[in-house]
Amino acid sequence: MQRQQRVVAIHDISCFGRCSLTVALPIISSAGIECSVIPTAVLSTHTGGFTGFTYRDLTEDITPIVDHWKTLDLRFDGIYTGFLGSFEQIDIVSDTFDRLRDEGTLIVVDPVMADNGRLYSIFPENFPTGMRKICSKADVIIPNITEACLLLGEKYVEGPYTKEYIEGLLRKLSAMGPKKVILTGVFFDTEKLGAAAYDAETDRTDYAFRDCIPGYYHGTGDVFGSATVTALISGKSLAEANRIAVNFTVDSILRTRDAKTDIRFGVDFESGIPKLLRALGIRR
Ligand code: PXL
Repeated sequence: MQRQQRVVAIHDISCFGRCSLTVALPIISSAGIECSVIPTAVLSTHTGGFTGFTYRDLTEDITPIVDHWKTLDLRFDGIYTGFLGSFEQIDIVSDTFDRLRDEGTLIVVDPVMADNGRLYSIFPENFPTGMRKICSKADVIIPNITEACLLLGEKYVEGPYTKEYIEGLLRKLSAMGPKKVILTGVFFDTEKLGAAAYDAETDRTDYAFRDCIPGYYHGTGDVFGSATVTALISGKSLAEANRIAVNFTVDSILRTRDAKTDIRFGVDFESGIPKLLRALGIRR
């Protein structure tokens, strides 16, 4: 039997609203992967569309958690990070990569900081510079197009995009360090939306598209990132992981749209877990 895989997810925990750790934990665990966590902050809800949310920064807790773990001789097959609670956490998380990784550890960074051409208002202007630093240490990064432009210091461009533009972004992002890049929010026309997966080792880009669903659904980046990490740690190729994650995310959005759920409450990914496991080749 194969040894059980172990991932550490380093994100905030938004107690309500299905994003970050409340998404990463169930999705990664569902595939039989052990999921440890380092919470970067505790919020009553995420910050997208709610007012009056609580916010407890856990920057000071990260290093002591890792110090303790260093006494336990733990090894991790993956480190997956997304929303960071403060600028100072960037250096701490970068240091955490070095302390927890070994030659077999896959580091996946989702540089959560922006969407629709704008840096999230909670982050300082210099946040992209810090994110660039931890992206350069990653094996795989998963930015959306806004985040890609911020990482590269380029002006945000509205779509539809051309293949040349998208593949240019992918190559430039990969030149920052990560061998593999998945770019989300890619569209060449208004009908189809999806993600592009680039592997610098083969210089190949694979696309996965589904019909575009109008509207903005919260937490979908984390659903996508968590499914990608789950598929990669389960042994799927980058192109397969991208396709699995696009389908899982779009199916979750469709269920949520049909249920007419408040879009701030996140998407119904839970009902899609059996299908995700079948796509991963895990039969129950
Ligand atoms: O989905 C990314 C995310 C994670 N955590 C918090 C957020 C967001 C996006 O807005 O607010 C707290």
